[in-house]
Amino acid sequence: MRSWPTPVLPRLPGVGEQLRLFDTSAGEILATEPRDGTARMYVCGITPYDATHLGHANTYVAFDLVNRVWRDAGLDVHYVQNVTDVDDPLLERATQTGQDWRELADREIELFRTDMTALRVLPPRDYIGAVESIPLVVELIERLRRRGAAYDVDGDVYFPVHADPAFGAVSRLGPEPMLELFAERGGDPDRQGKKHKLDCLLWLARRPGEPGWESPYGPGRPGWHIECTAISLHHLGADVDLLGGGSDLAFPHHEMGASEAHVATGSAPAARHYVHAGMVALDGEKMSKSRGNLVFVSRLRGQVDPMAIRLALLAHHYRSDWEWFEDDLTRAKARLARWREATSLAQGPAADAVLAKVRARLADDLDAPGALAAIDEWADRALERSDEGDPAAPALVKDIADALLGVAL
Ligand code: 5CA
Ligand code: ZN
Repeated sequence: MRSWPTPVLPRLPGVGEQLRLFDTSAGEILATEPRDGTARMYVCGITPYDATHLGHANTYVAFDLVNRVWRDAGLDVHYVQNVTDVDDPLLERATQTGQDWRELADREIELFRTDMTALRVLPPRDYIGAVESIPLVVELIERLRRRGAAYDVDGDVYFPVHADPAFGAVSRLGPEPMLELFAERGGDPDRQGKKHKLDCLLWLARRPGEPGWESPYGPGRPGWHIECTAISLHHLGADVDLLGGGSDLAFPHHEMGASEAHVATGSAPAARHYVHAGMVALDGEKMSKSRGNLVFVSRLRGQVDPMAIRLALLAHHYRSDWEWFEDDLTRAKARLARWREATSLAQGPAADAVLAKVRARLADDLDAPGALAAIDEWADRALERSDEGDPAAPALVKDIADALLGVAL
């Protein structure tokens, strides 16, 4: 699937620090240690049945910082993202609104590309749809079957999660919360014929009126988790450096995917780091397409500079859950105006320390608010004493904001 255009990245003097990130499965901050000069990152993409909201944008901007910090540290980044372009919510929405599901998906994917481009999110090298990956999914289910880790329930195919002795290692949840979240997030704990309530779907036989693709188990479509497992294994190999998404994906999605990968490849872990961004809420509840409490990036873009939207997101630490208020945007617009004013001066205070500070803050589990504060402080000083300083400083600060924070001034 076509990705979106890459913005030009300014080169900064020197080299950035090694990135440390909070790892969900370890429960602590760990250093990332990509091998052979290449960092491999898989981030779960959208299910394209509605426009990109600020929650999605927050998650993709968080992993965009990872991408930027790694590049600044001299690494090549192989970034892969999927699009869940066939799944229950997409088909349901298409039926409700009388649209063709493919047209709905194509339209929302295109809008997502435009939103990501406006927010200056670096594109994945491989942007991969679920539908185009069906042969990979079938191949992976076959591998699981050969290992005795797939069984039939009335024509559908299930994965016995306990085929993986490490099941539970990603989210570290106990059986009760697992069951609750599984039911809440697309699972079917009470389906008759399953061997264990948590076993997850690998292949869903075609239902009347729904699309289906040929497979050794008859026509049908992939289960959700196996889609991401197949795409990440094929495009990045086992043992990727980072597997990420919003915190609502830690269980069941990433847990199930990790177990499928462990059993299929015989090697663990599936990813060296599991990283999750916090949830953005509106009106007291998580922003979600199914609840409809949404602020769309495409709507805001029509009202304000997208760089103010990006700054509003960066003002929150990526791991915190937070609620969106109109004020977030007001503050971000003021900050953007101040930074633009300061970087358009003929000189400013020396900016080497700003570069070091921004690098240090971001390398420390992506402390974007700390990085913004470093630039705020420089801008305040530049505007106070606008008649003296280093003539190269404003341009350097502009490059720092652009290369490391993705904010074009
Ligand atoms: N297609 C699947 C992943 S394979 C999916 O979860 N799609 S999604 O459209 O529902 O979400 C896309 C990404 O946005 C996921 O990483 C999800 O965790 C994240 N996300 C969804 N809602 C929010 C929210 N309110 N705040 C922050 N991130 C969110
Ligand atoms: Zn996924």
